[in-house]
Amino acid sequence: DQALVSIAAQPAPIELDPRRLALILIDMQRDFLEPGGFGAALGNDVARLAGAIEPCRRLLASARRAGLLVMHTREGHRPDLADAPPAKVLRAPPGMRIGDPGPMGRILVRGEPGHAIIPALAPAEGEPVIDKPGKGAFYQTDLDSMLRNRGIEALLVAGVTTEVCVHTTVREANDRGLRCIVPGDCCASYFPEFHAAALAMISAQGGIFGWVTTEAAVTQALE
Ligand code: C5J
Repeated sequence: DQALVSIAAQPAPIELDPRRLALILIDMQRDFLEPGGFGAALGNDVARLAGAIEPCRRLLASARRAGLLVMHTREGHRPDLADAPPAKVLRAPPGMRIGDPGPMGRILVRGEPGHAIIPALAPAEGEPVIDKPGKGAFYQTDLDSMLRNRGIEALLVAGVTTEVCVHTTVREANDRGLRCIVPGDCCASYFPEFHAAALAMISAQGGIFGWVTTEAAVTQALE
């Protein structure tokens, strides 16, 4: 089939039909990447995530050029916190909890400045944005039906953080029969060792959760 593309990846190259491939950018929000948000409230050095922004920007440009379905996710909660499990809220110290006021508005609350996707990766007109209350993009969202209705069979999954929301989404997608390809340089973690281990876990055992690749390999395949 002329339409198939091959992406160099670990544990092996993967052949895909780009018409059935979507890019999902996970949680590239100010709340995780900038000081004063949820990531910082949990005691993390948010500067560690900055390195993924430029590769994500190139990946996004390649996906848009190739006409892929592009989707974005945001982790966050309703202003009344009705969808925020107490177990999640109470994890941070008082004053730094979900819903508390921070320099970018109420922490991890939908509609607040910190909840927004960073300007460098702003969704384009028509690109679906999925608001999710949990770590995985399928939990309590309509992502599954949105992908099925469009005939999507494979996902490029990128964003932050590698071992938390990217990994949870990959695991959820894998169990739903979707092939997942993760460009490692388009993901980042507050813990470099977790980032490396999370990527290794995806491609180990013959690709137990999927394939690991790079932005350059995806861009080359889609050109
Ligand atoms: C975290 C995420 N790390 N988007 N969220 O709490 O990975």
